[in-house]
Amino acid sequence: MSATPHTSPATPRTAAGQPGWTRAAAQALYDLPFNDLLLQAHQVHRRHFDANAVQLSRLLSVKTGGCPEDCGYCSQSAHYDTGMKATRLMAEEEVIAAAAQARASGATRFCMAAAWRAPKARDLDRVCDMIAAVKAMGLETCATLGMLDEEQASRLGAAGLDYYNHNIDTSEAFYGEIITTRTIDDRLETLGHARAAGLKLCCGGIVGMGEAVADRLDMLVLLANLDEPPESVPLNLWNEVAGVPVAQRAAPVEPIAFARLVAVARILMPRSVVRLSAGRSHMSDELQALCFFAGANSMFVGETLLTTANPAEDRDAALFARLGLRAAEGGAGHGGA
Ligand code: SAM
Ligand code: DTB
Ligand code: SF4
Repeated sequence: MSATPHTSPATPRTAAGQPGWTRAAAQALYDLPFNDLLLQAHQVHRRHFDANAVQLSRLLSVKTGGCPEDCGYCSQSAHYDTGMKATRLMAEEEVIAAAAQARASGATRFCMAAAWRAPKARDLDRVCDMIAAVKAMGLETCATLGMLDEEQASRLGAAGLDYYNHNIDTSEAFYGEIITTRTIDDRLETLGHARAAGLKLCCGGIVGMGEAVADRLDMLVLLANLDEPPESVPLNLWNEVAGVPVAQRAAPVEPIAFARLVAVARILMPRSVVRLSAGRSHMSDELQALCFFAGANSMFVGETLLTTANPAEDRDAALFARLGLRAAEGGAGHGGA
């Protein structure tokens, strides 16, 4: 007799008829026998995406270090002695040169990151010029610049910004253990402004900071229950940085637990692109393969992320060849039948 996969817990519905997830439902998925969870996630994945295509993004830190926020995981916070030298905002020509390299290496999206609490008016003008130039090169554009008001978000959209990255990072309950200079509500407010301005959202978080599985699931539930879940959900495995508070409390994430989390993210947000973000350097090829099966379908290419390491491009190319994966066409990574 063939084994039947466990059925999934019913997706709860809100009064408005929208799906509304609970931690209990997410936990029930997470606790399924691994094969049942992976099968279910993979089936959801195939319903919405080409299972053999992975969207490739490339990052550039356009303004590094000296950040006034106290995010306890970050090399760029001015609150900690991490040895990171603060830089000024890069010149547009340097950004264009990096975007050209990104395009040549197969990336379809270019993400410009700045270590700010919020952009100042003059800086925003310059970033808008960068966005317009990168967009004109035929790349999708993403920026992550800290908090925005609605007018700043609209200006970015008018300049040609496709995605705004602004992570909630962890659960509401754990947030204050990691960051005290802002709240998760501040994050949600900026996400609302970005949405109101018509931007697509890239929003996820970090695991491996000493949080419980319940915190990881609460984070996914919060994202899945937004009026419109983010189009892109980055899952970062904490990349070690010496000198930050998280270094004292970090706990390695067991690989099967990480694959389970990817699978739950895929089921809770069936139409979102799920990105294997920071931390791939610490992942085996086999874990990455499991994650792609579980529904991850995006990643960063290039040997550095912002300030920490990412796998070498030849290692990624070899993995894609072994798995029969290919880069998704620009703009075609999201949606599907
Ligand atoms: N300053 C902007 C902000 O905080 O939104 C943009 C840059 S910030 C570096 C973007 C995201 O990178 C953070 O929200 C966090 O999820 C992730 N991140 C930062 N440091 C990390 C680390 N050491 N390991 C893994 N992810 C990290
Ligand atoms: C995201 O979630 N991960 C990216 C991007 N959004 C901006 C950043 C990862 C940064 C990892 C730490 C570093 O390299 O400094
Ligand atoms: Fe600043 Fe972003 Fe780093 Fe926080 S994560 S310290 S906001 S650069």
